[in-house]
Amino acid sequence: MMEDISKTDPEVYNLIKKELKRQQLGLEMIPSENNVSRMVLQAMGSILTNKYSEGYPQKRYYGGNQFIDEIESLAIERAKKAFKVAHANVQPYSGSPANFAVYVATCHPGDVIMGHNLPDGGHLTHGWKASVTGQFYKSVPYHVKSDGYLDLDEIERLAKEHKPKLMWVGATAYVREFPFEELGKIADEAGAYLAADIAHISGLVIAGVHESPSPYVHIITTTTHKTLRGPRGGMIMVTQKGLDKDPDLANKIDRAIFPGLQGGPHDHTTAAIAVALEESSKPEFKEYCKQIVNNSKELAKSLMENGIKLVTNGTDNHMILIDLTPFGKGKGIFVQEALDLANITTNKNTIPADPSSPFYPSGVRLGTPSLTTRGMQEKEMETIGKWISEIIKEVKDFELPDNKAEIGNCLKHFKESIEHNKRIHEIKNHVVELCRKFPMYPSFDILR
Ligand code: DSN
Repeated sequence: MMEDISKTDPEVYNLIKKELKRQQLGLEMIPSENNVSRMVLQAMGSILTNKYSEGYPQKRYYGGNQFIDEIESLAIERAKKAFKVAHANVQPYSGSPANFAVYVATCHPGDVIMGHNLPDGGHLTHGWKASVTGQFYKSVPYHVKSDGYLDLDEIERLAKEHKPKLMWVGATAYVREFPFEELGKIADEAGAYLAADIAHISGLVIAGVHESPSPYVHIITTTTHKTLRGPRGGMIMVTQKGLDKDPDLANKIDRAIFPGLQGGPHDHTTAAIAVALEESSKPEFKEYCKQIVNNSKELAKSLMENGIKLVTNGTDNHMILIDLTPFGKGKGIFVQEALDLANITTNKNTIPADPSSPFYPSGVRLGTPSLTTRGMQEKEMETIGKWISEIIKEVKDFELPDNKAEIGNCLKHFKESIEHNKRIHEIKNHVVELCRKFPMYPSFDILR
């Protein structure tokens, strides 16, 4: 597949090769990442990247789109079937542009919007102050309770008081089922559009492992590369409930994407989305998603049995949020770095009511989609949970200084101290051994 680039551009080729090795010999536990099939890779690497196709099937601004039209229509039909929705737009370049298109379609600048607060697990594009969605619109964030579950009473109260035009349900760090039905009622009473951002759980929704938002919300957005296991891309869907509220909603969404926000769609990505959606319709995909959640629950159990505190004391989905505050505040960076050293890739993350900051948060987020794609099951999760717990305990005494100017030195000293940590290195060797038993893209042949 990459025979030619290895000769013409060894610099890029060697870096791709190194990254492949990193992925193969490490446990990828960032919950938003996954390993796509060779078929998805082939569609993404195809000649479809050569084409320009502004517009929509049968309504293009350029000639030569007869086959692109068929590809995009196929992706649209597959998305509608998979998510049981009335309308699908498969052109968003990724999740953030998809979400921004929802604002453009439903709101005017300055309108009130409501979303899950970022430090409580919400997404930047649901109205966080650093995102344009928190600057162009009047954002009223809602929160989780001290037990980590969504605070439905607060959401209802805020919706009644502020009458938002648009409400979001969805998150990047929420480990429990989303109460779509309850939020649907709250949004209806407030007269708001309700958009479900199911980027993290879209595969689980297709497989029936998480309730579908389709009957309760007006709009659904998703990325296509997380549990759905497709290429990096995005989709926006309009439900029947959405069309009942606003018969022009599908057109508004389409116009918001093009010409509102984007130019030509990435046709190679569209084809790869179609391929991933076809894969997601198979019984094996349903089994895969069930196993993602079983693995996540087993990993959560193992971590807790080994003395690690989790937000909400468990999980309903593919994700786990470790609360490191029993060891002090702002410990996420130390744990992430130490796990990296053992070839376990995770990300530091805020936890609800985090006593530290988003850049130096007090939690770590983990997920099982990629490990499950490799074929790992409960037995491996139990072991991985023990390793992660041990590593956390190895670094628990490192303190993040209050004085920001001292953080750089502190982290330098930390890295030097753990570089030769015997136990972390032993665990790394076990991780590599485990990864070899569950190969990913075996024999490097995708590089040939
Ligand atoms: N970056 C994604 C995640 O990791 O959840 C959200 O955009």
